[in-house]
Amino acid sequence: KAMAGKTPERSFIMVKPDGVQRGLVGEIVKRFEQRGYTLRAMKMMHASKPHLEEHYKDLSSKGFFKDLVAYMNSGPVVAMVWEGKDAVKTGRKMLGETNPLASAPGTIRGDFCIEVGRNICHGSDSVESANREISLWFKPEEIIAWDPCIKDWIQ
Ligand code: FUP
Repeated sequence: KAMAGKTPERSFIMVKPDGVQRGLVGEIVKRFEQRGYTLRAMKMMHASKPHLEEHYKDLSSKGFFKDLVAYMNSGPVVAMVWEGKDAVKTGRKMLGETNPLASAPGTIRGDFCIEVGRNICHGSDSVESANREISLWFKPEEIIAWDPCIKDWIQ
């Protein structure tokens, strides 16, 4: 099989508080499931400001940083690990652009939002960030090594 011997790529995908409030958790999960990615971990949590500051530490000098952390702390999020071929880059394509107005229809942001400060979902921007984010949000034992053998047609 094509994936034999390789560790499949993983991305950290998160439904942000506005996505949860608007009832879009199922819609976002559905798109990753239907595309053929494998769900490895998922939890709902109300993340603390220090945790969110760590998650977004690369943006700490930005003018919008304080508002971003307050928004992300305004309600629960749903944190997930999705695994499969090219999960990071393809996951970003499925999400759309950071600015929803620049996101093509058919993408998650392009279909469901219009505000950069309320863009409903997060996806890792590189394999390195994915690994950092996955270990920030999940303990190793929370990542489940089940075998989705039904997906032999993909991998
Ligand atoms: P992304 O990788 O798409 O999440 O984008 P960034 O890491 O650049 O930004 C993280 C979050 O900061 C975005 F999802 C929304 C917020 N943001 C703003 O509020 N204003 C901006 O001008 C840019 C980003």
